Amino acid sequence: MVGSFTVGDAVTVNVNGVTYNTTVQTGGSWSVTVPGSGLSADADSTINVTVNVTGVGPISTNHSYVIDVTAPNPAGAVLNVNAVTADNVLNAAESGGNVTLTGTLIEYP
Ligand SMILES: [Ca+2]
Repeated sequence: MVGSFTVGDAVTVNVNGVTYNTTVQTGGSWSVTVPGSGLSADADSTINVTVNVTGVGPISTNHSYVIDVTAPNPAGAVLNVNAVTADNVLNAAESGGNVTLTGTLIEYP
């Protein structure tokens, strides 16, 4: 049984002092949904995971991550609006139909 695991083995995930429970799935994967607010509030930005492996006992690991909740700074963005019609002059014919407006947004930080 060395190196194997059992589907259904208990997995506990600790985020910001709150324990979330799930189980090992086929193939050894696991997943659990946690609130983003808990992840951002976690003091050490580290997830602590323990699997209670059948016949082995608990094995644990930690996974740290980066928090960047600062909104992008629009000051560096360049927003451009292209000419309205080919010559930027709306003539009588064009005023009677649809006009496609175009532009570009570049370097949004
Ligand atoms: Ca933590």
